[in-house]
Amino acid sequence: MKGTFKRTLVTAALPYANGKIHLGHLAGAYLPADIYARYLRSRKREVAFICGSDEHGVPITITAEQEGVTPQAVVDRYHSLNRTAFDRFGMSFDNYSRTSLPLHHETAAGFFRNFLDRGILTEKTEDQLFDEEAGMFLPDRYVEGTCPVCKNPDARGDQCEKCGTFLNPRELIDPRSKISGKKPSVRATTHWYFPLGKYQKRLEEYIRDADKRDGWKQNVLQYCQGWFKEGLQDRAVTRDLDWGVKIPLPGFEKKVLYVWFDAVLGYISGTREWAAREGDPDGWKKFWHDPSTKYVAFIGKDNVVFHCIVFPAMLMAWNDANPGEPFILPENVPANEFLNFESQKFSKSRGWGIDVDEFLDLFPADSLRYALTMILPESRDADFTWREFQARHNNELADILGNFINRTVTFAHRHFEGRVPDGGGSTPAAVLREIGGAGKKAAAAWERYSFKDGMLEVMNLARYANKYFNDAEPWKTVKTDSGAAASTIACCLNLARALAIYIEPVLPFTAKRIWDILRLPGDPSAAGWESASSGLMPAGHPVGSPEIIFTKIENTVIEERMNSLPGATGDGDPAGAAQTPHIALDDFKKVSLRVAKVLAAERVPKSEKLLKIRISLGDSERQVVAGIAKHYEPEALVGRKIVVVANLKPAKLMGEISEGMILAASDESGNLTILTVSEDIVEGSIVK
Ligand code: B3M
Ligand code: ZN
Repeated sequence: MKGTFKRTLVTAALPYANGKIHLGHLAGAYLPADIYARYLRSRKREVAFICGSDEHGVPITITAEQEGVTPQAVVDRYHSLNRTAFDRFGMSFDNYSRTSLPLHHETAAGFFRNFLDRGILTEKTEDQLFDEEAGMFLPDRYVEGTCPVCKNPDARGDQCEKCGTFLNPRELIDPRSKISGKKPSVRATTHWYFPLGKYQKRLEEYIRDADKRDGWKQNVLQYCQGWFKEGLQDRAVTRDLDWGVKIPLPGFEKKVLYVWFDAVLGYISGTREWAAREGDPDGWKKFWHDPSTKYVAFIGKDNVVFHCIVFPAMLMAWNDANPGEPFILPENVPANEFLNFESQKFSKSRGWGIDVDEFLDLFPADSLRYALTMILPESRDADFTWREFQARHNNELADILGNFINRTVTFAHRHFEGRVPDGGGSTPAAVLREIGGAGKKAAAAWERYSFKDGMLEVMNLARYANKYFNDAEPWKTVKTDSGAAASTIACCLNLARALAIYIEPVLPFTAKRIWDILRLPGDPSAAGWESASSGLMPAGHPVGSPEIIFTKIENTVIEERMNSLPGATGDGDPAGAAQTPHIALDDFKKVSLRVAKVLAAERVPKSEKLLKIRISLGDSERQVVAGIAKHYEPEALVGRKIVVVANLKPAKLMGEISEGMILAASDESGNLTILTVSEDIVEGSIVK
C-alpha cells in the first residue's frame, strides 16, 4: 500500500431502502468494495467495511404513499431484502447498518446542532413550491416538470434523469405536484444552508493532493472539475417533511435534515454501531480520527458530487469548528460508471434487468461475481449480456479454473492414494516465481482499484497451471518415471492452493470449496495472501475427493433467460440504442426483415402487455406475439402493412408461440409506434 497507513476504512454507498438491488448496483459500488476489503484482509491489514440502508428521502415517502403503508414499513421490507441479497452475493460487510437507527439520528442531528452552534449554517427564508390540496411543501421529487436544460417533460424536482442536471424544484418549467398532479403555489419557508462555496478552494486542493498520492480515476476528477467550474453554491440542508432526521430544535417538528446531509453521516454512525457491537464502543474513532487510517469510499458515478464535494466539505467544516477531534477525508473515491443490461439501462418499471435475488436463484454467486468483475464499468459504461455471462462461466471458470483443480485432484486420487505425493523435494523455483509474480501483479492492480486487471492476473495463473500440467504430461510419466509424475502433481496441488488464496477476494465461495477439497484448515483468507507462494502442503497431506466445481450452463438455460426479457418488439429504452456497438454488414444481413400484412389481432388472455397477431408474408402465414397491448387496440392493427424480423428463433410468451418480431419505434417518453409501410408494397417483400 502506498503511504504509511495503518488501517483502512472501506465504505460502499448506502443503497436506498426503496427497491431491490440489481446487477448495476453490484457493478457500480458493491463488488469492487468487497474485492478490495477481502483483498486487504487477506493481506492481514486492519479493515472496517461499512455499508447500510439509506432510509430517508422523498423516494421512500412517495413509495409509502403509493402503497398506502408507512415509510417505516417500506424501509423495513427493503432493508431486509437487500441485506439478504448482499449476504447471498457474498458481501463481507463488517456492518450493514441503517439510517433509521436512533444512533444514526443522534449522530446526524449532532452534526447539524454543532454546525448551527458554531455559526457554520445560514438561515434563509425563501419561496418554495406548496401543494394547497395536500397542505404540504413539495421538496425534491415531490415535483415534476420540464427540465430547463434539456426540456425533458418529466424531470424530477431534484434532478433531470435525462441530462443528469441537478435541479431545484423551482427551476422546473410547468411544475406539477406528484401528490395531487396540480400546479403548486408558492409559499415562504425557512431553511438552513451549508455554504459550500466557501470551501471550494480547499476542496480543489484536497482532491488535487489526494489524487497525487493515490491516483484518482479520471472520470471522477472530471466530474469534480465540472462542479468547480460552475462554482459551488450554498445548499439547503433541511426540508419540510416529517420523515427523516428531525431538526433538533423546538418548534421545527415539521422539518428534517436533507437526506444527503444525513446519509453520508451514515458511514460514521455505521462504524459506531459496529464498534459498539464488537464490544469496543470507542473502536470507531481510530477509523475516523486517526490520520494513519486510509479511507476509501466506493460509489457509482451518480453519487460523485456528494462524496467528493459535499461530504468532504462537511468534514472540513467540522474539523475547523472542532479541532480537537478532526475527521479524516476520503483518500480516494473510486466511482464506477454504469452497467447496462443487454444494451439498455436497468429499469424497474419496464422490468428490464434482473434483481440479485432472482439471479442467485438461478446461478451461483461466484459466477456472477466473476462475470461482473471481468466487465466492471471502471472507466466507461459496460454491458451485461446473458451470452457473455454464459461464456465467462463455461469457458473461463469451468474450463480453466475448475478443470485444473479437478484434473489435479483426480490424478492425486487415481495414482497417489489421495495424498500430496512426495515430489522428491520442493516445488520448482520457476513455479514459485510464477505464483509470487501473479500475486504481486494482482495485488498491485487491486491496490489501484483495477479489479478487472487484478482478476485477469489471477486467471492467468490458472492458465499457466493448466499449461504446466499439460506440458509435464503426468499421465505419461506416471508409467515411465513415477518420481516426475509425483513432483508434477505435488506442484499442481500447491498451485491449486495458491489459486484458492488469490481468487478469494473475487470468488470467496469457490475459494473455500477448493480449500476444503484440499483439506486445509481454516480458510484461504486467514492463511493469507503471502502464504500462496510459501505455505506449501507437505508430502502425505490427504486431499478430499474431486468435485465438479462449475457445472456448465446449457444454451437452453440462457435462451430461456433471453426469451423472458420484456418486449419482443423492442418495447425498450431508446437510450440503449446510442450505446449499441457497431456491427458488420454481415451481421445485419443475418436479420431477415420482411413486409407483412396483419390479418387478425387479439389480446393474450391474462396479459396486460401482449397481443397475438396473425400475419401474412405472402407465401405463408404465422403468429407473432408483441408487447404492444398498452399502445394499440387489436382491431386498429388489422389490415396494416408492417415490418417483421422473420427469422427470429421462435419463442413462447405466456404460452403463445411467437415466430417473429414486429418492428416499432419507441421514443424517450415510452411512446411506441409500429413501423408501417405504404399499402402498395406487397407482403413478403424483403426489407434491406
Ligand atoms: N442512497 C443514492 C443511491 O443509492 C444514495 C447513496 C447514499 S450514500 C451516502 O444511489
Ligand atoms: Zn434535462
